Amino acid sequence: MQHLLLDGTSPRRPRTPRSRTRTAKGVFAAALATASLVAASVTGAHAADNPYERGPAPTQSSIEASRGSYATSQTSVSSLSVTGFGGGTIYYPTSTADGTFGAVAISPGFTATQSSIAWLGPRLASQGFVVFTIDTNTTADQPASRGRQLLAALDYLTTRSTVRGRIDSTRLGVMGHSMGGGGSLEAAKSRTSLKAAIPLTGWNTDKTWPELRTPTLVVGADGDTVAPVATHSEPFYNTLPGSLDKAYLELRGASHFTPNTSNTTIAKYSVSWLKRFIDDDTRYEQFLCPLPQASLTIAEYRGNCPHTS
Ligand code: 9J3
Ligand code: ZN
Repeated sequence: MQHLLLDGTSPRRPRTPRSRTRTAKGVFAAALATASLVAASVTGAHAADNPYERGPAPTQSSIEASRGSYATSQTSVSSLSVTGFGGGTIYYPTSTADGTFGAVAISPGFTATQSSIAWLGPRLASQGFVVFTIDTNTTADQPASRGRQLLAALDYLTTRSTVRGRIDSTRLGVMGHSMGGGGSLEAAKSRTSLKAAIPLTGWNTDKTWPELRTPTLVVGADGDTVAPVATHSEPFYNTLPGSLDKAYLELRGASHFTPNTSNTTIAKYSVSWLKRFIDDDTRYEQFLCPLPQASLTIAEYRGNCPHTS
């Protein structure tokens, strides 16, 4: 956030005789600021700087846990009741006490259905997101189609679904496995207002993504022989703009299908990425920067931390 000095000058702006002059307006602003500081310290209230942060301060154990702090509910969306995608399941925090949440749509891969990515539903929703795991129109749909379907699913979620009132429609993201991951890149390319994209062992014939403006975490698997990282995830990551918030996580000892069952490494960095970029929640920056080190579960991690906060 931008920290303002009490006299209303920007911290980076060099002080000039003009800016040192305390106008009546400046004095009034200073008095107001002091009054609110006093009020805050008297009540002991800690109003969050960020209106979008949800849930308690995170720890390593909270981002690795199989569930976050929110109890979740789920509701099924029939393919017969929607157009543009194949229906799915919405997972969401049960409580309405914390206001609205950001939302994420997730697409499965070629030949697969929502069941192949279902573990991400409650895992991410319990951290404070509305999560829509979708079916595609047909299981043979290609990445560009999956991208359009992810967007149709987000539109349904925010305008028609029974949980639309629980969602902040300005804070949306996309994820997907394999061709669904390729689809998440397609969705972000066509809707640059998306706040986060996470392709999981993504597959696409398009290897270049300079058009994206969405913070993107590319997740590859070192043993992937279906979408080898050298011809999929690595060029996807490398061709994203250098000016973008981006990261590349290569899972160690992992296959193309590792994202199809619950995985702590995928979860902890996905939660951190979604929190940081959908919720603007800088409390999660500690898990992304400095860059995670290679480990038993991480073959490689690349990224550009300088763009955070
Ligand atoms: O969604 C995927 O698993 C894509 C990988 C694949 O099977 O591509 C071959 C056409
Ligand atoms: Zn391209």
